[in-house]
Amino acid sequence: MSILVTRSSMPGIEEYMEEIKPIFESRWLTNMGPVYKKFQHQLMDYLSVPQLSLFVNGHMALEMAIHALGLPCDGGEVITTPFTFVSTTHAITRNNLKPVFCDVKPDDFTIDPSKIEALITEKTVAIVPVHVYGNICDVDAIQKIADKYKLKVIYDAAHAFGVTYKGVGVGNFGDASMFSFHATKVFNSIEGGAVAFHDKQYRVQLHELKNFGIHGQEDTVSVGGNAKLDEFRAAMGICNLRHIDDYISDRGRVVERYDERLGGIPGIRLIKPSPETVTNNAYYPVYFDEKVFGKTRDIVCDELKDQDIFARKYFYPAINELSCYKDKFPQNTPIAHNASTHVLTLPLYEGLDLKDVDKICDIILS
Ligand code: T4K
Repeated sequence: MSILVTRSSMPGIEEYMEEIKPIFESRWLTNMGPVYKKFQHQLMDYLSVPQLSLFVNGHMALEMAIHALGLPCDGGEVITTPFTFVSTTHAITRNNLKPVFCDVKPDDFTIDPSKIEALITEKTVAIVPVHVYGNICDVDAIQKIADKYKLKVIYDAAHAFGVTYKGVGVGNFGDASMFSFHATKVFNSIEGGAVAFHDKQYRVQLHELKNFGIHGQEDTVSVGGNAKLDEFRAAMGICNLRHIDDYISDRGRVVERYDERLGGIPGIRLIKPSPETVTNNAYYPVYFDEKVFGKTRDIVCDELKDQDIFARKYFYPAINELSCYKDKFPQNTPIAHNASTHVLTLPLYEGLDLKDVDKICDIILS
């Protein structure tokens, strides 16, 4: 059987049936119903965040989190990272804002704060950093810059569900943080996402934006869309939240085995979160230095594929090299380019057999 880069974590079918029974009984399927509300409160507790708004997916959560800040769209610039999933940049450009790509740090591939200030102009309105692979950005340095230049900070925390940094839930940093609950994530509600934040007024704006801009039953105050999480997905989220700590620790078992087998091998660099981070074991990224290791990342990927093992090149190409962006926003980001051409993310999911992990390592090391 094929081994894919990840596999959705799921509760037992009976557990899910039990959770959706009241939805069948009440026939209340969506529009912020009781299951949605229960899920929202449970998540606020789990993530230790003061405010949280649920969305149909992580992308719409980020797009609307940026929209709700009311940033000047006529030429407003947003400093962001090119080493991410394309959704991050789309959320900026779909708000008619201009992405300005800042290079990343060579150790953990998060945005390099020492390179941000040189990119700030009078048009800069915000910074959108990404906690890529669950590695937490240098939030203190970023906030210092944001305060100095009065910029908003919206974190793409799609990979960082449940992560804490210096003992603080990661959703507490910046003006807002987006989480993704997609099927491929550590924690899923099939599709789903959320924005965590502090400001109560912002909660009203997010709520209206995801529900057509409707305010009360007789007025529509802004041009919103439809990005509501429905009751069935919220029910899946409630079930998975019951097991999340087990999912994360089971993934830890896999991470440990990879570390044992691949750590210290010349030409292989393991990309690890900082010691101040309590991780969620979201991804297992490995950097291959072909000059020392003897094989390129692409060859390793192909050799695994020949054995029915589908590791992924997250994130290749870098976003500023994609057809939709490369001519419009051609900033030079050599470290992101290097990461995108050398990193392979290995299969990692709850329930992955250690025999399969050994097989993957044997192929890599053979
Ligand atoms: N920001 C960042 C930094 C992100 O990484 C993402 C999403 C977002 C924003 C946007 O959040 P969402 O709007 O998605 O909530 C996947 C996911 O679709 C995407 O959510 C994720 N990032 C991205 C990194 O990966 P693909 O194209 O690689 O997915 P796909 O279909 O190839 O699936 C990968 C593997 O996952 C499969 O080989 C098997 C497994 N899988 C997949 C699905 C769909 C399952 O086990 N169950 C499933 O239902 O994009």
